[in-house]
Amino acid sequence: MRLSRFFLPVLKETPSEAQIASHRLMLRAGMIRQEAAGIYAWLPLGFRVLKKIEQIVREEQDRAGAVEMLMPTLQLADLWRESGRYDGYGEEMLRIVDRHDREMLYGPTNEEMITEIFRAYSKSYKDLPKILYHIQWKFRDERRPRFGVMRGREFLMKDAYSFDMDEAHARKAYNRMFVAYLNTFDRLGLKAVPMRADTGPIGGDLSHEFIILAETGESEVFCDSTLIDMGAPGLDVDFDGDLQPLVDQRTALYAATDEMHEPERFARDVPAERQLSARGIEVGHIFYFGTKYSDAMNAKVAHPDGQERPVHMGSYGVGVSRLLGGIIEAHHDDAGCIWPESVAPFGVGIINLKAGDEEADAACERAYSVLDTAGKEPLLDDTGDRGGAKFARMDLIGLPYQLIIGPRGLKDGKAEVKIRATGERHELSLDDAVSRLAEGAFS
Ligand code: 5CA
Repeated sequence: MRLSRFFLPVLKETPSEAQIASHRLMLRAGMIRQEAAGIYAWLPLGFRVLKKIEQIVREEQDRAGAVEMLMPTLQLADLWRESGRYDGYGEEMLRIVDRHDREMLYGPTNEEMITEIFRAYSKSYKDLPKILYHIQWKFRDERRPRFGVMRGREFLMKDAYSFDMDEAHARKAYNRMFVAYLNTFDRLGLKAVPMRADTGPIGGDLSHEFIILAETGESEVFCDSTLIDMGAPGLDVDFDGDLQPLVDQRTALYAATDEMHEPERFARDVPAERQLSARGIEVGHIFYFGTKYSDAMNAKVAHPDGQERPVHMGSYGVGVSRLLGGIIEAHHDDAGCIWPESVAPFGVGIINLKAGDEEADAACERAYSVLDTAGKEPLLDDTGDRGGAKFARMDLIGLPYQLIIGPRGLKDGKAEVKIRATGERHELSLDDAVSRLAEGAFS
């Protein structure tokens, strides 16, 4: 992509309404624009990151055996009357009436709809187990939308739903999602800790929130600090094998959100030097709620003994749009974002220090073409702006690598590579710089 063609409305001033770094940087770097309280347009730069996050979430859902589909954003109120949640959900639900006076709502979550779909087709234990998911916009009329995409009203969620014969099987689905989440957040450059959590309006008795630590997080959390640096299970994990030991390894250590916190147990079970109380951002939440919805909505399957019984269900959410904020909170400095390579909107930023100079232009075009062919998704700053402005903008948008090309260096056949995360600079021959970037030698 050439910057002259792209749409990157960066702001010079820090927007006063933004209280936390991620919100500030997303506005300044031209990633989002607020259209109404808690409702954002995704500008091209933000949209590219959103799509990358979505794709990693998708790949790890697929790897764990979940199957993708897409449900609509609008739902019938009657469906929610069946489960008994229509009235209880309260003011967070955006209620809509269509031209035929039918009551509808903009979905805040999809337990009812997926249960309705499942019961229409699946009648036997032979149809089980199943995990279905979609990545779709949700609406919750939050009382206090704030911190940009962190607590929006319209937000993108991955929500998966599992169907099993009984609790023992349902726990296997729960474990699959538990392990998939650890790998997902690891690929996104995050250290997410599973913590015992309250189930709120979703219901059920087994639930974990996946929390990344951040001073600006909305949740107060307590955990054994060993959990923070416990690595992810890895992408070669056998999802058809026994995942319980991987789950036990983590759930054996103390980790709880505010609502589930037991101060005496924390003090007793966790050695003092490992007692961590901190703030965190909830990036995922998983629930096992048994037959709460299948009972109410009559979603039954015949068991081998011929008896029909309600299916055991769980639901598993990831805050896809919230993750942008979470990743920035974890990776930024005073100059701007520092994207992990896995989600960076572009792989390399090429800065042409003198657009219009024949030699500089030609060198940049060559570099662009090689990096583009190598799949590095280069962004070429071919604008006529001053060098200082170009450096600041490139730092702000936080691409992992910068390739700086100007007439002065080119006299000796040289260019500079800057690693955004460390600020390290390497002066190299232009060919070397380009081929090393193309090979990923700086990763
Ligand atoms: N049906 C279940 C699981 S699929 C559910 O709705 N769970 S949830 O309420 O915990 O939401 C799942 C995830 O969506 C949360 O962990 C959080 O990361 C994200 N999320 C929830 N509310 C918001 C919001 N207002 N803005 C941005 N992300 C949100």
